[in-house]
Amino acid sequence: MLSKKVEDILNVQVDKEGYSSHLYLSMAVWAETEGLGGIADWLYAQAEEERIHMLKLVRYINERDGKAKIIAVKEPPAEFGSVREMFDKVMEHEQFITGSINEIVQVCIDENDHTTHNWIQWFVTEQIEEEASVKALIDKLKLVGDHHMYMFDRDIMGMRGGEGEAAAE
Ligand code: OFO
Repeated sequence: MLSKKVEDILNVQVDKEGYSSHLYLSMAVWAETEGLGGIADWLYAQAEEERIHMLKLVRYINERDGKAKIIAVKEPPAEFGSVREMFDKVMEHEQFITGSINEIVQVCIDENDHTTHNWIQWFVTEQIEEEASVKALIDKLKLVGDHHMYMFDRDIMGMRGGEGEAAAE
C-alpha cells in the first residue's frame, strides 16, 4: 500500500512522462516537416518510450492499491529553431526528469517505502542511459556542424530512442 505522499509524487511523474511523450512527438513532427526523417524517427521512438514510462507508473500505482491520475497534458512547443537547439532542449528536459526521479527516491526514503524505492531504481538507471544517449547525439552534432545536417540525419536513422551509442555502432 502506498502512502499518500508516495502516491502523489508518482502521479506527478505520470503527468511528466505524458508531457515527455507529447514533447518528443511535437519535436518529431517538427523534424519530419523540416525534411529530417532520421531525426524524426528517433523522436517518434522516443515519444513511444516515454508513453511506456508513463504506463509503467500507472500500472505500479494501481497495483499497489493507489489510483493513477490521468489529467490533461500541457501543450508542448511546436517550433524548435535548429536541430542543435532542439537537442539541447531534449537534454535540458531529461535532466529535469532525472531531478524528478531523484525527488521520488527521496520521498521513498522519507516515507520508509522500500518497495517503491527498489522499484524506482529502474527509472534511475534509465535516466543515466537517456542522458548518455542524448549527450552522444549532441557530441556528434558538434562534430558535423550545421552544414552537414543531411549526414547527421542519415546517421541517426534507424537508431531507437534511448539506445544511444549502442545503436549507433
Ligand atoms: Fe526520457 O525518460 Fe521518461 O521522461
